[in-house]
Amino acid sequence: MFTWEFVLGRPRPGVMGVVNVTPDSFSDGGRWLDPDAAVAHGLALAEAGADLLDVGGESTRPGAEPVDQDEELRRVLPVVRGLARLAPGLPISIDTTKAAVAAQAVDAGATIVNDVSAGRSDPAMFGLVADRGSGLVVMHMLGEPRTMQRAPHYVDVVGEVGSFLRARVLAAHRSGVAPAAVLADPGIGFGKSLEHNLALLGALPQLRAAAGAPLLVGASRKGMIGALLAGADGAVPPVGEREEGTQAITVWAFAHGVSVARVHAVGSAVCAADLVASTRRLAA
Ligand code: PMM
Repeated sequence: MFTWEFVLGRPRPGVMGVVNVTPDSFSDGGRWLDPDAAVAHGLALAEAGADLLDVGGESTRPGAEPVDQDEELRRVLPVVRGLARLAPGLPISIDTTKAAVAAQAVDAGATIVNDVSAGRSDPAMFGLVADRGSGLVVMHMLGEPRTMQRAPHYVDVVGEVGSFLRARVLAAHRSGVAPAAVLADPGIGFGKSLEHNLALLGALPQLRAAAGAPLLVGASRKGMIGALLAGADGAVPPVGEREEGTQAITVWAFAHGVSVARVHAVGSAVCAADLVASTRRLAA
């Protein structure tokens, strides 16, 4: 049975490297659509120190259209299989909202299911995760990718996201998923304005306590970083020029107790993880 102990049981937080096998992800869409290129990219992230890899075949960027199951399987299965063969022992998560995709990815070697819908898209998801003894990430999203950035509204974003995560973590437990197998994710950029994202990042310890599970955060290269780095003229840096901003947010997240960061550039996140762990040790 999978547990997050390999990350939680040591001083340095974990780094999840992103392998998007999609034509349209906002940060790297189309770059790794060829399975061999995606596998080579995953191996390079492993070489750079990734603790696990997240393979996804359906873009969740704002406005993205859903992908059908067969197409998603066609994209992800050869990549999961290739990585499981060439990087044995490196945990692979499958980024999907479909239980059938998760099931076949687990058969192909994935040991974690990263579900951005937190089990709401497919009622069979938590049961599947429980049956296979897989790990699970439950993420908060307001609405669905196609529409989520149309004027997102909360009365109390920290309270609402915290309660949502608690409810989904408990639903996973009730379906038989082991508590040690679950991480919760506030879902940066998923139906959130810049102010919402900043409020969530400013309340990470409260969110962890509310969720009752360790946290994963994925802010890498997202719009909030572009917005924060925009020049006085309002020019937003393109995704390829958001690495320093990503690293700053990664340090912030680790320093506030986040257990795993989901990132595109693994080397700088590993550096952030090491430095935060060293600082914490010396400060203790
Ligand atoms: N972000 C994206 C996709 N999957 N999964 C989790 N758990 N958390 C995230 O923040 C998250 C995710 C979108 O980013 P990408 O296009 O760079 O993969």
